[in-house]
Amino acid sequence: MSLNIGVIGTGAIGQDHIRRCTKVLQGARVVAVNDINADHAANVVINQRLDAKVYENGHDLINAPEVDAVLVTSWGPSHEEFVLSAIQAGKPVFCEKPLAVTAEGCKRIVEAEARHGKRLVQVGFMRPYDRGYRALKAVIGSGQIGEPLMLHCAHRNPEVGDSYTTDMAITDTLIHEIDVLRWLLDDDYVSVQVVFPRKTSNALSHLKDPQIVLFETAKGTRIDVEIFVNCRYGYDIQCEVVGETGIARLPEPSSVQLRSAAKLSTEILTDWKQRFIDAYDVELQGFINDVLAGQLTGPSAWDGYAAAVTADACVAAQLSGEIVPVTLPARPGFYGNTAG
Ligand code: NAD
Ligand code: NAI
Ligand code: ISE
Repeated sequence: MSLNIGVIGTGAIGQDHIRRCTKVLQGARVVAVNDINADHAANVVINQRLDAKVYENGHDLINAPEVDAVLVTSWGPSHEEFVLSAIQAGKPVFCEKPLAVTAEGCKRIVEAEARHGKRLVQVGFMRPYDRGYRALKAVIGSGQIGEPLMLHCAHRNPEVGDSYTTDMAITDTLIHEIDVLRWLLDDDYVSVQVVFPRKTSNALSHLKDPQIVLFETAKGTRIDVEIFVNCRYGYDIQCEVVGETGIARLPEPSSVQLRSAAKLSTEILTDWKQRFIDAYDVELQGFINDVLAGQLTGPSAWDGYAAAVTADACVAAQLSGEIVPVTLPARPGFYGNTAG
């Protein structure tokens, strides 16, 4: 059986997920697309030679009889209404991060899903599917470096567009670390502080870049994450775990070692689409398989909510400069009984 997918938002990641569903993954085809910019939607049908209907409105796409499941890849502030609409229609929905731009918005989604009585939402947190992070988690779990004491992380993009604002360093960029580090450590955040180093001359006047986010977890682990979205040199994700008896680092993406012109070098990626390309494939294939099997198991609306609660505290910490508590409500039984 093939799953008929409707895609709302045919920008960078929408096009990439459509390519993935059409050319890489098994068991699904894209039958409907929508974008607030009608040309984007029409172009993706032509460029990717889709047999798909273009809808003028995302809600009409969700309610279309030929659509079995929905991918929400429009920009963040529109996610909540489309996810709520999919839940209302009783259709499974894969929503790119952030699930909603506020914790309140995520809570409305969690409540609607609970009222429906069965999981319908998967959030596009792909890093727990990445082979490197999974290997790092296995090393921590094996006890080889003892208990994790400190993490030193970095999330660097070469550049960002004019519409990228200081709070988006949290809600759009750090949100990946917020999600994956909680999963990596099997721990929760209890407080956060944000400090601003000297500003790069490559950032626009409205944007504070770089930023350093300092977390403390319930187990007492300290985490520092550098967010630097105009670093120019590449797309670079770093994670180093300092344990009681050793240090474990996230593996670099594999690349040919080059000896040339009196230098030994390896390439650094520049495009986020390439850095986690396998993880995106695995997460979306997982969604398709789970929908066909009738039970979602990937990152849940609760994971989206937990990330948003943390992000809200980080944004408050950006504004105040103070140490801000992170308080997560207890996880409802509906989302399983594991911690967090
Ligand atoms: P983009 O600007 O390239 O594309 C967004 C598209 O959505 C645009 O074509 C826009 O016209 C359309 N759109 C906006 N509002 C809409 C609405 N109300 N209805 C229908 N279409 C609408 O952005 P992008 O880089 O593709 O990012 C889209 C989403 O994916 C964001 O939430 C972003 O955070 C997320 N994202 C996730 C990852 C990841 O690593 N998981 C990577 C990139 C982007
Ligand atoms: P697990 O059931 O052992 O749980 C891992 C822990 O992390 C749980 O406490 C859970 O609450 C938490 N968690 C899961 N997703 C999270 C998220 N997005 N944010 C924060 N915390 C999260 O799960 P396992 O096997 O370690 O899998 C982790 C992720 O990887 C899941 O999303 C799972 O669906 C996915 N996965 C994918 C596979 C694949 O090849 N498609 C294989 C195995 C797991
Ligand atoms: C983008 O939306 C992503 O999700 C990328 O993974 C991240 O690196 C980038 O900073 C975001 O803008």
